[in-house]
Formats: sequence, C-alpha cells, structure tokens
Amino acid sequence: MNLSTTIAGVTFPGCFMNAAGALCVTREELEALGRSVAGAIVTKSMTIEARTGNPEPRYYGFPEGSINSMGLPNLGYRAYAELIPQLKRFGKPVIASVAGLSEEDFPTIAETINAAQPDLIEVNLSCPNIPGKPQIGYDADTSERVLKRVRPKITVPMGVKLPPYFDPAHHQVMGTMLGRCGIDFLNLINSVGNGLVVDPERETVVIKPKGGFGGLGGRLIKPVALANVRAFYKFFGGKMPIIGTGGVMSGSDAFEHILCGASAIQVGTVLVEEGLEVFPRLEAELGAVLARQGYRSIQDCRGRLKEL
Ligand code: ERO
Repeated sequence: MNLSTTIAGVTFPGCFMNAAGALCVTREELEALGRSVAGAIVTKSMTIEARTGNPEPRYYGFPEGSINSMGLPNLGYRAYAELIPQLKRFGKPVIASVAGLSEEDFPTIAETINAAQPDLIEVNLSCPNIPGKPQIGYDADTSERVLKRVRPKITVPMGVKLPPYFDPAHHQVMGTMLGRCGIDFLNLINSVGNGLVVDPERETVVIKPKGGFGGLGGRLIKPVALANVRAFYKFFGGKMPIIGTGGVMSGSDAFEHILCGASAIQVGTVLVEEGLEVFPRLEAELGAVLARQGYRSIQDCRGRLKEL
C-alpha cells in the first residue's frame, strides 16, 4: 500500500511521523528518526535559549494514555538551525517546531530557522506546561498577532499546532482568524492541557511540576483529536492540509483521523512507550485497514467520514 502523502506541496514518503516532543530533542534522537521508517523528522519545539525543562518526574504513562509537563526542554534555536541541513540528508521532510516564551521570541526564532530551510515550519501556539504562561492558542487575538508577525519571516510552508477546542464557537473564531493569517497547514491537536492524574494508593499526583497538572495524550484523547480534525477540515472545506495528532495507537486509529480529514499522522505517547519500531507496525496496520476498506491511498479516503 502506498502511504505517501502531501502537505502544502511537500511530499512525505510515509504518513506517520513523531509528534514534536516525542524522542526529538537531541541530535542523536533526531538522527535516529532520520534512520527510522518515520515519514518525516519533527524537532522538539524550540525556544531562544536552551532549556533543561521542568523538574522530574515530568512524564507518566498509564493504560489509557499519558500526562506530561516537560516544560520545553530543548537545545535552543541556534543549535537546531545548525542541525537542520544535516537532518535533511536523510531524504525525508524536516519539520521545525517553533515555540517561544514571549511574543517577540516567535519571529526571531522563525527568521533564523527559516534560513536553515527545513521543509516546513510548525508554530506551536499550544504549550500547556510553562508555569504562569497560558496557551496562546486559547486567545484568538494574541494568536493572530503572533502569526502575523511570524508569517513574513517564513518562506517554507508554515503551519500552526493548536490546542484542542471544545465548542463549535471556538472552532469558528479560530478558523476565521487563521484564514486571515496565511496559514499553509494545521496540526491538530496538542496535548489536552492541564489534566490531573492521581495515584490512589500513594495518594499523590504522578508528575512533579505545577502540582501534578499536565498535558494529556494517548488513547484517551482520540475523540477530542478527531473532533478537532473534523471541525477544522469542514471549516476550511477540505482545502486546509491537516496533520492529525492525538490518540493514535494503531493503524485503525490513524484511519479514523484520515476519514475525519487528516493527510498525515503524528504520534507522541505510543512512540515514547514503544520506540521507533512503532512506525513499521503502524504502516502495516494502516495498509491493511485501507486495503480491507477498498482504498488505494490516503488521498482516496481523506475526509470521507459519513454522517448519519
Ligand atoms: O511540556 C512541554 O514541553 C510540552 N508538552 C506538551 O504536551 N505540548 C507542548 O507543546 C509542550 C511544549 C511546547
């Protein structure tokens, strides 16, 4: 089965890739992604200065998913700008994930990273884990200001990684705003922010930062992710490329994302839990589901979810 796909004119040899944050902070991790079956290399979201991130424990996996409060551990944007040309030698697209601790950081990072010419740039407006800093993506005015400052700095396809929204009114407001910002693709969704997981035996939280509050990922967030992929797919009339992220543990989960409108799939929790071997497994499983359902490619079934 041909699982290649296209996002904003860039061709990916396979539709599965890591979600920003999952096994993609260091040079070694990024090179391992390059050697793997992953269809792209996505960097950790980067800030101006290198960061060690929040205190540990800051990631916890449990049967239904995961909770994290990593706190943006990354090498700093200058290091990633140097790495990107080397990563491109693996012959698959490189997606640079740009974050920031203030509005000013975003255009600064974007300009230098764009000069390193990754294949695409993803602007992360949805980090839930920096104490005292709300997610930009929950404020449409701030999001618009940031995106309009970043847009002129970027010549490669520019996407936005959004948090989940839980009301059609918010999809409407954000979709309308994004339509004014010259966005080339969306990545939906980041983790479901500020969840709380409790260990009843120890009577404790399971991660240290922010009193145990953190971003939820994995199996339990799939319906929220699918709803956001579907809502934005419909808002843009199928014309906005979407990377579906959230709750993909199997090829069948990926198929559901594609039916809802995703063109490619990112995996976080399952990659952290299973390692790089997850990519051939997901490809085999998705290939089998597509064949069973009578589709010949991802494009064939993208968005074809039936309503009752
Ligand atoms: O804590 C983090 O580094 C982090 N965790 C997430 O679940 N999503 C993020 O976007 C993020 C940092 C940008």
